[in-house]
Amino acid sequence: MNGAEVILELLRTHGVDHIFASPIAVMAPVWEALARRRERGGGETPRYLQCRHESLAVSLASGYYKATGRAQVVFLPTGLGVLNGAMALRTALQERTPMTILSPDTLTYGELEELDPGPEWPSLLVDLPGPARHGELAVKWSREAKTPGDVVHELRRALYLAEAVPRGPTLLSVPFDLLLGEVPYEPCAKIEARSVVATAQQLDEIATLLARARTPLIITEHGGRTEAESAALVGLAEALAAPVFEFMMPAYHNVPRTHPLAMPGTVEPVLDQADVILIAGSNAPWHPPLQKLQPDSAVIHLEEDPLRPRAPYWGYRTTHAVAGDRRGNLEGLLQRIRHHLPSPPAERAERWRTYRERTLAAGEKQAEVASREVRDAVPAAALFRALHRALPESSIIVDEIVAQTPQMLHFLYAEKPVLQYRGWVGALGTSLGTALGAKLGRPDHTVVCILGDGALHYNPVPAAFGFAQQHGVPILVVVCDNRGYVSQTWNVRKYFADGAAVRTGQFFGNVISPIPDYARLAQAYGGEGERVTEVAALDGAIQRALATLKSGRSVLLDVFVEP
Ligand SMILES: Cc1ncc(C[n+]2csc(CCOP(=O)(O)OP(=O)(O)O)c2C)c(N)n1
Ligand SMILES: [Mg+2]
Repeated sequence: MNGAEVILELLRTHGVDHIFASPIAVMAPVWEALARRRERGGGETPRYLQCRHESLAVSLASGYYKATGRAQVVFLPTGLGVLNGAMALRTALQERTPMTILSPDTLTYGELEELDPGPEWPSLLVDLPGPARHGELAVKWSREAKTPGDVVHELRRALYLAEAVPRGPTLLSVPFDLLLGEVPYEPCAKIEARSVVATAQQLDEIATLLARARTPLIITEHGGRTEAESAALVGLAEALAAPVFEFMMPAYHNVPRTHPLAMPGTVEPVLDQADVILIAGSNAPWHPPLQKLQPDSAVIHLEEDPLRPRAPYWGYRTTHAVAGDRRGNLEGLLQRIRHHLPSPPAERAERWRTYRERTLAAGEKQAEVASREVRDAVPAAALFRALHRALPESSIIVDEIVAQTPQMLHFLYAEKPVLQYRGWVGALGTSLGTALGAKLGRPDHTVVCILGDGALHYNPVPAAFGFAQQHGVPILVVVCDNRGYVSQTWNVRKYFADGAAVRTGQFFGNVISPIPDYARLAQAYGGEGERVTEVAALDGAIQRALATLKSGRSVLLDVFVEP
């Protein structure tokens, strides 16, 4: 078998469902192997899905993992493809999303007649660092296969290391020479990345600490990634009668936001009341980092990799680090705490229930006041209420919004257990691919991508709608169109409250003008699009959109919204 055939066979036997690929001509051996496989009628696993942009390919793998827990493979062409996908890879690294990148490259440049990658290589394609080094800064592990004997070993390492804790993207550069040439292969089973957890002794110590706390508090950003982790978090909250606060932009619907111990808003107002804080999966638990805490409070960082080794900063007080698989460690703590505290302190639960109701009422009031000011647009609260009414309980939301986040958290998750995957990590441009990946992973669910008008511009929009059309993956895209980059005025208002920008309304950093007709973007790829500028038109537009989704086509709703 040549290298391409070996790779396909190894991916098949290692449980990979999809190859998300941005093409380059040296992938010819891969395409020939795929065509031969189809000709033989030998099954189509892994499915090869062509992508029209590298960041789309990476985001697809990310969304698919979020929806299924299954790590996938992405082909990114040599250094230039890795650079084009690097921002989405950085996102996967930040959120510990496993995937393996294979980057076709070359070892020779036309010196050998029988092995010429093409005249574009020495001149146009290659860069000094090569894909493995280009990728190094944005992935967890990066390597180049150099000899035929490398291919199987290095690919198995790449697949294993992506899923081993801390999870993350890995990259293997595979030259044309190895794709085309004979590669040794012996069938072999996948090396499973089994969960690694804290010792029983440490879990005993932490459980005792939490059980004895007077005011324990749980903070999370991504701790409820899976159903099991979410159940363990809820279990801990109930066993301790402790509130769960989410990061201001949660990565998942970590605990049902209807739960009496799921607190609305962020943790800062009550942080100084806590004597024991459990940070259960969060890249930055509060802000600013030097917030006042009780002087002798314990702060436990429970994370795959506590204190974030790949981040430039971890200035949060930390007294205990619980490393390893979050699910295993959360479940281990829960079991022990139930033993220590057979009946949770009822008075404590009651106190937090009151806090919750008060905060929700304040949010309601704030939204009502804000809504009264809105002219010629839809108040954000009304948009999320309408979506909440119309969407099935099993819907998946992928979000990439800024100004409307608090209203989204308040109104979109008010009663239904809708799933949520954050579609970005600081870097705009990954939500459409994440949404498409989620839909691919869970085809029976309604998937809604909610993104800002600014965010839309950073996404590979043609490639995303093209993917939806080509592969039959329909999603609903809701653009929160506040006609600009509203968040980019905030620091101007903060630092120059009486300045020229505020006086004249010339903010420079917020401008999208003229306002494009976004609805047509979906239409160009066989979908539907509609603009909504008033509350009265919202329900009808959402109903039409859901009907179009059922027919297998994507929809873009361009909703004029405030803020
Ligand atoms: C790739 C990338 N470039 C620039 C930024 C800086 N940035 C953060 S939010 C934002 C504007 C987003 O606009 P929009 O999605 O309309 O949200 P709004 O500010 O209007 O709420 C920009 C440019 C970023 N986060 N990522
Ligand atoms: Mg905007």
